[in-house]
Amino acid sequence: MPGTLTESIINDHLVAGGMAAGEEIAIRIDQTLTQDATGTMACLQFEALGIPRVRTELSVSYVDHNTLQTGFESADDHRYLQSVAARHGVHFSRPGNGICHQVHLERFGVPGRTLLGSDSHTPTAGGLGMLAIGAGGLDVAAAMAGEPFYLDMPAVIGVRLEGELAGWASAKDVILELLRRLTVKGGVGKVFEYFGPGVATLTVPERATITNMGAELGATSSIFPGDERTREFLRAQQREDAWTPLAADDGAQFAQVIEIDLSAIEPLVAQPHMPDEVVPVSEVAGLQVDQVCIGSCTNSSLRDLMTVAAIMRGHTVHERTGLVISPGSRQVEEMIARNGALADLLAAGARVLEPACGPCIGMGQSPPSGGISVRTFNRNFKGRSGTADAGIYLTSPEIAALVAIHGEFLDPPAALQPPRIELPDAFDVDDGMVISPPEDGSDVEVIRGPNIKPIPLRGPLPDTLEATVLLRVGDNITTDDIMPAGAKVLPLRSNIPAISEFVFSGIDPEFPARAKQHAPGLILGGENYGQGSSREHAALAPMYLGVQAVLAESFARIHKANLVNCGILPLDISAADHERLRPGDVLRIEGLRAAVAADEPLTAQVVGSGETVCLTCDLSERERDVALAGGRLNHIRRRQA
Ligand code: MIC
Ligand code: SF4
Repeated sequence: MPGTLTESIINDHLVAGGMAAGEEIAIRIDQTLTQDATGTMACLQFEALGIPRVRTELSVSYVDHNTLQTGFESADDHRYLQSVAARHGVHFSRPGNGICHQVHLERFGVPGRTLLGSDSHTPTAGGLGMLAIGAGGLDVAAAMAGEPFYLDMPAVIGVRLEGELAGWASAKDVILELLRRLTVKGGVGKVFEYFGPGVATLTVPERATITNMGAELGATSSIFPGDERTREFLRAQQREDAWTPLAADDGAQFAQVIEIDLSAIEPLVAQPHMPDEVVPVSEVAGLQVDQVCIGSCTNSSLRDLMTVAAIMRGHTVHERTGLVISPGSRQVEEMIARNGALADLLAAGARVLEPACGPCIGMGQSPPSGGISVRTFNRNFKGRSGTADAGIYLTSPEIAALVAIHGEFLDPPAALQPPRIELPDAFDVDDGMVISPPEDGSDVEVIRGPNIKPIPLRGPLPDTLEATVLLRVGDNITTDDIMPAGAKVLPLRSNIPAISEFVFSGIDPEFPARAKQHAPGLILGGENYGQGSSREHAALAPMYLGVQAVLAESFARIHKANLVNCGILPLDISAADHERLRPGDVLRIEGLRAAVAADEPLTAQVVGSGETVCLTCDLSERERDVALAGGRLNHIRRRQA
């Protein structure tokens, strides 16, 4: 039967399961990617598995998130990551070499292969025709150890592109348009596969902007075919041999087809505080802006920065606005330095940072109180910038550059066309900042700093649970809400006891103390609970605080897997029961183990009221086993024993 590209890659990598949408399958992972904010945990977990050398075709460890180094913690983590990479056969991309997704696209991604990354924006490599998926650190550690990756077979949605972008419309607007139509939960359980005549009009970096932000739809992944444009990009990166032509078979059946006419796309902007609050830029014209940030794994390619430099050339940043630029990689930074675009940006008054995540994850450059910041990034969750009451707008590099000049949003001038940047025939290729592992790393000493604490483990699931509702939250709670990032908290990623003091700190600063006092505890969530980042800390830290289960109307994919892996039970609750329960209510569930094992609904008694609540545990057989064992590390160890 003719298949989609996604199905054909899955089929080539299938280890277990039937490929019916929604059913659990297991696939072989060819490459892994980790970054420093999730990577120390992933490497500690990999070490705990006791495998001497990674069993993938390629594993790369990047340092890009925790690069502020305001104390010894992050520097110690970098040293640990470098040494553990050398010991176990992992390539190490040094701090300063760039953002994992941008560097992976440039230097390592291979069309038709699978990539699992401990970062939600791993699907960026889908711009090259890879099946690239974000996951929690433990799932990536397991993949490094040669274990397959388990996921629900996604429904493959075809996005048919027609026409060509025109005027001020940019690749960013394509994905903002999808977010406008589908919302931040519209992609859960789906892969977005792009096809049609419009595909050939987009370069690989433009495609990568689109696949990157498929994460904001909640999608499992997003993918473009591997065509002549892919080949050109790989050739320019001196990697043409990695190319293979890839496309859906003629007559492939998509679960649904979404049509996008690129020529009808207009410049868009996502308003505070969600990436799906999308309106045309013209609707916010006149809004004064304090800061413009250009960068992040969404929009920091050579094409993006050259575009911004060309628009800024000869102008000075408006006096009310600051302009901050973080290039996506050292390759991008070096090339704009050599071709003069960097000089144009500096002359315009830009503040240029090192190639790293930087302001995207609140590592510096927080806007002023109540400030308006316009960013080419992918997430504008409340407080993520480091300023609780700032309003973050997400837009394209083209629009961001115009805002930097004018100090406010404006209807892009129709008379003036934005520059169209041609990609070079050859990028400057220099992998000097990637350290390849030695053939035999068994003598390498792994260096651990005092901030690196052992991973806490949970015991097996109890049979009777009496637990207190600690917090009730609404829909679309992000993992940034659960486990905030930023300059103060991120350096504690290797230290669960310390970082757990910040759980829910933006919503309820008393949460950690209350959780410890009332353990075991429950969290009551709405729809799409745990959307956004892949950070396992949003499960590990609540687990450390004694949270036993999360009761939610629905869950985001990666977070749900992380909860199970960490020994927290994700339970589905109806909207009516979510409404009815209150913080402080105590729920008692008997026969929990038997019900989870048999995949039966659970009845919880509300202690003291005589009321009951019906809960379901929607897990695969394998996940139920993991849940009973109290988490995936326990589960793997038990199997190994
Ligand atoms: C993010 O964009 O939120 C992050 C930081 O890259 C996370 C990973 C993390 O929390 O370390 C992600 O997207 O998965
Ligand atoms: Fe880094 Fe931001 Fe991309 Fe996350 S979204 S990987 S923090 S640049």
